[in-house]
Amino acid sequence: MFVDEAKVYVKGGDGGNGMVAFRREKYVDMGGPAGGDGGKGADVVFIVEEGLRTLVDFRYKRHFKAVRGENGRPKNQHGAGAQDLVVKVPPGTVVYDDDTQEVIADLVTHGQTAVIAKGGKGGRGNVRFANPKNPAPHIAEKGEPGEERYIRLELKVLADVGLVGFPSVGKSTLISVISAAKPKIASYHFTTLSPNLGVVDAGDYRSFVVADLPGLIEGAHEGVGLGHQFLRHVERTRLILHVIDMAGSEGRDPYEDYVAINRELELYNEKLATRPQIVVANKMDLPEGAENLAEFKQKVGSEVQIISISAATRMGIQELIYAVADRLETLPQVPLVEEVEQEERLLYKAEPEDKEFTIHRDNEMYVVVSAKLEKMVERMDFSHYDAAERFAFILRKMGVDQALRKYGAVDGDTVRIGDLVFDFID
Ligand SMILES: Nc1nc2c(ncn2[C@@H]2O[C@H](COP(=O)(O)OP(=O)(O)OP(=O)(O)O)[C@@H](O)[C@H]2O)c(=O)[nH]1
Ligand SMILES: [Mg+2]
Repeated sequence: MFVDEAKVYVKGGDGGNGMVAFRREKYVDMGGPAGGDGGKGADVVFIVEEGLRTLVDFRYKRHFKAVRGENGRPKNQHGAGAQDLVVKVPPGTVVYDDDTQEVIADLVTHGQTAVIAKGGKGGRGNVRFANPKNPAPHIAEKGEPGEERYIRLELKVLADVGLVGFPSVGKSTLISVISAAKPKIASYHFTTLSPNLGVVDAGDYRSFVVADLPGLIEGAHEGVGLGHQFLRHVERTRLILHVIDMAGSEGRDPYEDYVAINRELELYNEKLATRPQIVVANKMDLPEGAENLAEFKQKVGSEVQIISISAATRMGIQELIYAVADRLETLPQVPLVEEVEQEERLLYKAEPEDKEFTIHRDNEMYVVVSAKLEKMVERMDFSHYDAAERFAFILRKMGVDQALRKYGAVDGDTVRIGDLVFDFID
């Protein structure tokens, strides 16, 4: 089964905790602070591996957690940073944040990497908090939690050739005779529900990858039928094989079919209108074929390349394979993947530091909303007695105290910042 989408949970490693420790030396009475910083948590990093073609691996492994940084140690030793968790993905993988739908990374070329979940910073040990006024601080930070999120991986099939056409025109039959793919074939419409990939060996050291796609119908570009969710696969192929039931075996008109499918392609994405195309006139074993083909050729003119075949009897198959291989040789390798401007291909965004805060009232409580302070609350280890003092100092310095006072807070009122609830002391 071909998998082209996967949902995965990723979490960067937590930072190691900073340490509160003091020197204890034989002849020194009061040793100075000696608690080291915690190490940085590991990142989850995706790397493009050329050899991969599908997201099938992500069906079995859906959780990727990087390891945490080591805690800080005494004698001012820092905790070790952790080794990144490197995950291989096939070229053409687009990574979305599953909650915001924001593109996190568009992974195209071999070896390209992107940090998908950042590891947390290590907390600072008490050495870092020492100053002349407080030479022996009992403060250390906890490690910052690693970034975590649910992501969606999307792989646009990296096929050279896409088989496009109405249902039941013989697309699956065709891929089954030109490759080892064994798709379901049946006379009812929408037999094919998901793309099948097949590698075609031309027999002369040339090969290419073909994608058999679900049938398209009118309105496909806006979601009618099944085809539209697979039209995006067509976007990344270099060549379209437009398969037509030339016998008109279901009472269809081959020329009208041809026009209708091309219109759907164009309505879905203008660029598909100019994508190189070979028309495959199938079912030529049936008696109506010859006459219909003559008429079709007259209508489309000599510009359109047409190969007539019968997927059922294998007539014309080898000629078709050579024609495709020849055509592919003239086409650039690159547009396999639509090129994105470098600056659009954002890898990850550094969040701007938010220094502002706002205050509002929640019943009897004053709530201070501030990304910076909330982060600090999360990181500060309030079990050390200097921590509260230091936090109070920061609130004063940022002007939070003054703002609360202005807002009407008086001695003894309750204030909340993130998870921290405390009394306002004026
Ligand atoms: N006579 C004849 N019948 C064919 C030929 N190729 C395919 N068929 C028949 O046409 C029917 C549909 O074939 P499929 O290959 O399943 O068609 P499809 O285009 O993949 O259809 P969907 O997956 O529904 O879009 C089957 O009954 C096939 O046996 C051919 O060259 N000649
Ligand atoms: Mg099919």
